[in-house]
Amino acid sequence: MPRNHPPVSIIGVPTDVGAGHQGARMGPEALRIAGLVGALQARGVEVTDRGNVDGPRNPWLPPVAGYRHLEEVVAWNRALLEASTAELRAGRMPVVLGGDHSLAMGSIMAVANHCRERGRKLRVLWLDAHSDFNTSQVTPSGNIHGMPVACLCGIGPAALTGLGGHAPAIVPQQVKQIGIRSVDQEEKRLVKEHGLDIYDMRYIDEVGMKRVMEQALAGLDEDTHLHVSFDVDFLDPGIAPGTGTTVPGGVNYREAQLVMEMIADSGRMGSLDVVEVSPALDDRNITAELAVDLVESLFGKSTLMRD
Ligand code: B3U
Ligand code: MN
Ligand code: MN
Repeated sequence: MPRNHPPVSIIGVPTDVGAGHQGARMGPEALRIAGLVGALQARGVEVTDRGNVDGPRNPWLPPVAGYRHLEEVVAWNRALLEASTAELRAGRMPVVLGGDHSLAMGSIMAVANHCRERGRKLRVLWLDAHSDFNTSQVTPSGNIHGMPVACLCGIGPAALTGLGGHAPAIVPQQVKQIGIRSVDQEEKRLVKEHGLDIYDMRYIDEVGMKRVMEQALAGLDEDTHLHVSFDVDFLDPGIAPGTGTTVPGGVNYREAQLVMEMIADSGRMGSLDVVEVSPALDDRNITAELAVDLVESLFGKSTLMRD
């Protein structure tokens, strides 16, 4: 059954200034080459590719005071915040192609402002191997793609937490993290302290993905905007090797499809990030192709009799 989706705007964010490996800046092209636009059009979705936002090149410098490339990360996020805000105001759904996961700050701050202005609720589904809740004091790397959830919750430098004009942009209770299997020692303390809802791999193994998704999606209503932030390292490296920080024991193909189908069935997805695709590490673009396959399911493609 084709669902009624608002028109989609694709926004590429070709940067890896927030990462510890270079390569995610080629992600937007890899996703385009894997046929993202055509796949959505085939679903009956009206799609416009807005091209890429612009920002500074990757200077590839060591961290300073616990942050690598803070100024550059701010610049990319400011550009995305602006681009995404314009699409939301025009009644369109931003589909943001990364790029490293630090861009989720600009993406989600745009959505949070949009919801605040319209009195709508916001829920964030964070599909990832990592919690991305580090701070400059506890980060093992200085890489800002390990910090966006903390920054969105108001924990981080003012240059990032205040980027959207309202800090904190969200509260931890709005975030549901799924697929988590790599959390740093001090980061564990922080996520517990702030009460983040984490469905880690052990929990997924014990209760099954169906129940996990029922819990993560519980309580959504017609006033809720669901933002999906999909880091492809959520997936098991055996099926998605093309990303900079693979972690073994990830979500398999069938579980991933179920996640996307259940999000589609909720009918609440209002915005999406697809991040950390790094084609130079990949095997014939299979990670981008799998990501496109999963995005099709997010937009309602299903097997057998359900179409
Ligand atoms: N937690 C580690 C590793 C990491 C987080 N997010 C990614 N990698 N992609 C860190 O560096 O903060
Ligand atoms: Mn991430
Ligand atoms: Mn990750």
